[in-house]
Amino acid sequence: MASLPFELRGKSVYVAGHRGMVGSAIVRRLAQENVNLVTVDRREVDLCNQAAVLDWFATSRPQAVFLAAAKVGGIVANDELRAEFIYDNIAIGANVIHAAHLNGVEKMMFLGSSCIYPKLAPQPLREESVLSGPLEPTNEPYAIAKIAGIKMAEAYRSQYGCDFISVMPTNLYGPGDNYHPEYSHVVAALIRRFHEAKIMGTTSVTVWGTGAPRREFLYVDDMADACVHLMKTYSSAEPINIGTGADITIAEFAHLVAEVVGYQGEIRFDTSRPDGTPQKLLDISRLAAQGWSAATSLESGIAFAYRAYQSERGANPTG
Ligand code: GFB
Repeated sequence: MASLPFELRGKSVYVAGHRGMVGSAIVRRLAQENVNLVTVDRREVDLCNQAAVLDWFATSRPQAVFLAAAKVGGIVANDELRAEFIYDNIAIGANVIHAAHLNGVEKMMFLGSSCIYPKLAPQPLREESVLSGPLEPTNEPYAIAKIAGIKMAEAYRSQYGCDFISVMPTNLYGPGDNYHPEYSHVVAALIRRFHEAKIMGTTSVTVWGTGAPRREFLYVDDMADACVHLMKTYSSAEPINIGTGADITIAEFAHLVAEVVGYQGEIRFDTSRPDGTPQKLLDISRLAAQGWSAATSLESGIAFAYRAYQSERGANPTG
């Protein structure tokens, strides 16, 4: 689908969620573009507060917006904090998308998630399969909120002609990730757990679930590069997947992380913990048609992420 190129150069570009893993990666990537970067701290503007968001947009009037702000977490965070995940993410999406329209934002990118697809949809997951079946129960609130954002972007394009696009990233990892022992995603969780086992001399590490689920992992700086590329080249009501096109079982992945970290003890699986959806491999045909593919291999990405964890941990040893 032909899309007019959007010129970022010289534009005021707002990155919502600039301190998060994805938002900070987009900020790093935009340093290579000649833009006027706009950010605002959560303490100054709570994106769940509609009046505050409308007021801030009316004064800051950004020309382009990356909506990377969200309440995110791993499978247990999603399952335990269900009300927070649906409220915060619906509020953030609705407030920023509406304010972007009211203030004439020229282009806005809404960041969704691969969890919006039905639990048992055919793999690899095509963008058309959204809403074609029941969702994975553990993250249904978050998925519903993200689907609402996608549909809002589509509706504002349809009714008001807004150039709002939606991207669906696969599981992401890298610098700035959240290492909370219970609420983190699997990559951060295993990097921390294997590192601590290596340092403490622990001889056995537990990985959640059966190890059988398959996941696709994209390094966050590749994600940021894809976001900037698509902001410039993609303009459609249709959401677009962002992934690598390859997946791995959690068991294989755990062994890979252990090898990169240098942990040589036993790996055990705790089947009392949830597996979540059996597979989430994205179909990246649309992304390939836009001329983008991921540059970082999983092995290299894990090594970069581990190095980032060690330097971030150095800054916050009790974290
Ligand atoms: O990354 P994760 O929490 O999210 O879990 P999802 C991925 C898989 O890793 C699951 C297994 O099968 C987990 O059982 N796993 C093994 C672990 N050990 C661990 C561990 O120590 N911590 C965690 N967290 N998992 C998320 C959605 O689903 O995907 C989010 O809940 C979001 O909303 C994200 O969409 C991209 O991939 O299962």
